[in-house]
Amino acid sequence: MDEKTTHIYNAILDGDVENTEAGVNKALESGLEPGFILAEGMIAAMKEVGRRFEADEYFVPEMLISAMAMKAGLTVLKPYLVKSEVKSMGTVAIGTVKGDLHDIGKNLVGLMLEGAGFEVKDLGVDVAPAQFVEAVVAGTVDIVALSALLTTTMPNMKNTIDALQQAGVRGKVKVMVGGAPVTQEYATLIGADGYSPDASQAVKLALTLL
Ligand code: B1M
Repeated sequence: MDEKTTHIYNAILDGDVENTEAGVNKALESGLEPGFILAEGMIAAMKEVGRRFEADEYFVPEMLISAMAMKAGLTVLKPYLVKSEVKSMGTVAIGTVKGDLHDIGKNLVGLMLEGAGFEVKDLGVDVAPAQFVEAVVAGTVDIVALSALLTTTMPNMKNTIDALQQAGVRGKVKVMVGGAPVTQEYATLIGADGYSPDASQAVKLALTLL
């Protein structure tokens, strides 16, 4: 990590919105790659937040303010990550599954998909299986993208796939899954069409699925 990404890393750990935004702006001005800033400064900080939470050094309020700083930094970085293609590659309905409120990773995946030319319908967080079904029935969705960050909410990925099946629309769409606790084995087990460990590989996966 260099001086600029260290600045961003520390600002996110401190939950300091202004310093995170300033740090990202400075890093961009100095010519650092947006992907590098994201990985080394920002995602690394969120990993450390998770470690501190597990070690009882941080509690929910600290996690929350770090998440707010992360989101503020992402807003600054967004235009540099998204270099929109002209033609639409397909439509993705993305959401964090029922019971789960984590949205940073899901937003990042949505952002990268948009940048690659996909039309992204963001259903938000705590999305019930029926809401995914509704989105598929209502529109021209090609891919349903499910995110989960909690081991306790991962089963709602399977529940969503089952709901698509029961509604008779499973064959119309591809389902991709991801999120920190999700694995390829789990994706295979629940009958998803694909799994991706991170946002940039999610784009490659989406392109492959279509
Ligand atoms: Co929570 N939380 N949290 N949290 N939180 C984790 C996930 C946890 C691992 C922390 C820990 O213990 N180390 C732990 C889960 C443990 C488990 O399930 N085994 C945990 C817990 C326990 C909880 C609560 C239960 C805490 C409590 O209340 N006691 C609670 C649950 C609330 C709920 O959802 N119902 C909770 C709450 C919160 C906050 C609200 C405070 C906040 C979220 C704010 C927000 O998102 N707006 C929060 C945060 C910030 C975290 C950590 C620290 C960071 C998550 C994050 O944003 N990472 C997290 C620890 C960690 O992950 N190390 C933790 C950065 C982000 C870029 O990465 O989301 O992994 P990530 O996304 C990646 C990949 O996973 C992948 O691509 C992304 C980019 O590369 N990806 C996909 C994600 N979705 C994808 C979809 C795809 C493909 C790839 O295709 C569709």
